[in-house]
This record gives sequence, structure tokens and C-alpha cells, in this order.
Amino acid sequence: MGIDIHHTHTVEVGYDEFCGALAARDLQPLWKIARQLMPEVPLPTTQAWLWKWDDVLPLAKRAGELITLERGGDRRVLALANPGLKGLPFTSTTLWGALQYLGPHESAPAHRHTPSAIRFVLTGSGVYTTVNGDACDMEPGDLILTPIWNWHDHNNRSDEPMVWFDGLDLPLLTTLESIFFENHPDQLQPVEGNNLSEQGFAGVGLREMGASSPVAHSPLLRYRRGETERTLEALHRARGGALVSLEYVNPLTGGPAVSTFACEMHRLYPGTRTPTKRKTGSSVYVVFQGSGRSVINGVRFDWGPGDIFVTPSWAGVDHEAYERADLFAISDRPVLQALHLYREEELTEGQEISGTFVPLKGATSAADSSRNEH
Ligand code: GTQ
Ligand code: FE2
Repeated sequence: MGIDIHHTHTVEVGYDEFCGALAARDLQPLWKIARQLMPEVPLPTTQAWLWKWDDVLPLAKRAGELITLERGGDRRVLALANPGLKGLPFTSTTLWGALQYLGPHESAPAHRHTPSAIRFVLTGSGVYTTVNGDACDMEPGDLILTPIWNWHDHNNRSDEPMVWFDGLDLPLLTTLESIFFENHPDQLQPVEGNNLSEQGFAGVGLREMGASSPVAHSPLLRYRRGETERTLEALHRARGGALVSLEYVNPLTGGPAVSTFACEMHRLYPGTRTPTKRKTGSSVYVVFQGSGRSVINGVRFDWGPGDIFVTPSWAGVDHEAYERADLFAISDRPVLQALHLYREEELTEGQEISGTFVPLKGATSAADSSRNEH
């Protein structure tokens, strides 16, 4: 016998009882939820938010005194938890942003996982992260990749702590239910050499014949601040304008350094407000140097060195620097592009500012914010 529509009994109940019967059978009527499910434009639960360096750093330092690095916790990391995401430790629905603190002469043990990570160094010196045997030195302004399923441990040889920004695709991989994790059999993995990945790219456009390369991510694991600086200067000389932006790419493919999110650097020059743009997907911005403000959906976010903020999907965003400023950013754009979901547009009119973000409290209205000012 096949599937028979006549064989089953009919239900004769009123509408309220009918709705109850649906719920009891784990069914939901689309007609009640269609507008929520498919709004005309993205209505993100990710909220525009900002974490001040001055609020986070003292707590990271205190964590340095209270927490030791042992198997289990593995890392001294403070996740930037978006208040829109119901207590999840995620900065947006796709991106993990965090500050990691590694004390003098400490090591964080070796492990690997399917989430890809990047480190953008904020302060400190004399630290290296070993990535599959390649000891990558970390200095302020450097970007270090620890891509999908690569063994990694962090080691501080100096007398000073180091603080860096961690960006991961962990929320995305949580949704995709594809997270695997493994501890290395030893506390630290063996080191094969120092900055080996850079040696493979000693000349622009030159590469050892037949050199093997990973397919899932960039073969270059360390992007030095000096190279970023040179490229930003060259871009500014060529283009001028209030904003120059670069992307950290896989030198072999021109694609993103890791496949699941983009790494970018934006240099803002003072005196001009950038045009308002919106795009699908979220971004996490890390202020490396300089100060300024960004307006996100009409709310003003003031920032300075070490501050971190997140822009939700389809939010109107513009920036203005008070002094020359460098914003490092990660974004889920590569995923949206691969799925043909990426859209961006520039608004013809600038945004009016309707309120100011108050750190720790969130957005307040213009009237409230003036009352709160002291
Ligand atoms: O340094 O290996 O922020 O595994 C989250 C998970 C950092 C790390 C994070 C991690 C790491
Ligand atoms: Fe890790």
C-alpha cells in the first residue's frame, strides 16, 4: 500500500484547538510566521555594539592573574558576546571576536579544530604561534592564520604580556554542525622552523616550482604589519580619498586568506565622512590606531585604539576619522559571495545621527545621551 489521503480520519476542531493540535504534533503554520521568516530586507538579531579597550583590558589582565592555561580551557580568551544573541558567546551570528591574553613566559597548549582562526596582534612582542610546525612570530599589526584543522599553540618568550584579537568562524560552523576538535598528544607540537610560510614567498610572484600548497587556505600564515603599511601607502598615493581598504588574500588564488571569512584593513584619513553603505553579512572592526567615529543605523559609535565594534547585516554604516586611523576587520562576505547572497549598496544620502552608543549600556536616544553626559 502507498500513501493514502483517504484512509486517514479527518479532524473537526475550531481554529484555536486546531492550532493546539498543530503544536502538539510539532507542526507550525507558515501563514502565522511568514513575515518574520521572510522580511523584505534582513532583520538581524546581531546588534551593533562596541567594546572599549579600557573596559576589557583590565579584566583581561585580571584573568591573567586568576586563570592558568591548562588542558580543558586551553586559552585565556574573553569572547565579545553580542547582547542580541541570547547569551551566546558570539559577536555576530557568523563571527567570533575575542581578546586573548598570554602572560610572560606562558604557553597555550597545542590543539586543532575545524573552525579557522586569525590573530591580529594589538600589544606585546616576542610571541610566536606554531602552526603545523611553523613557528610564526607575532608583532603588533601582524596577522597570523591558524586555519582549519591546523595544529596551533601560542608561546610567549618575553617578560611582557601579549594581547591580540581572535577572529573565528565558530558561530557559522556551529550552525553548520561541523565542529571537530582534537588535543595534540604533547603539550606543545614540535617546531620545524621559523616563519617558514613566508620563505615560500620571498619574491613577488615567484614561487618554488612544484611547491605543495594547501587548498583550504592561504599558504602564507603570517602577514607582516610592514607589508600592510606599504600597501596602504601605495593605495593612498594612487587613489587618494578618505578611505583606502585592502584585503589579506591567498597569494596563489587571490581569494580570502581563509575560506570562511575575509580579513581586511581600512585606513581612514581625517576630515571626511565616508559615504553610507550597507551590505549583507556582518563585520567585526578592531581599531589598531587612531580615533574616530562610525555611524551604524543612525547611532554614533566613538572609538579609539583597541576598541572593537560589530556591524550587523544590512546596517547603514559610515566612518569618520578624527586623526588617521587603521581599522582591521573580519567579515563573512566570502561565504555570502560563494552562495550568491552578497549584496551591497551606497545610499545617496548621508545618515542623520539619532543617538550615541553608550558603552556597557548600548544605544540611547540623543536626548538621553545628553542627559547621561557628564
Ligand atoms: O587561540 O586557539 O578565541 O581555540 C577561540 C578558540 C582562540 C585559540 C579563541 C581557540 C583559540
Ligand atoms: Fe584554537
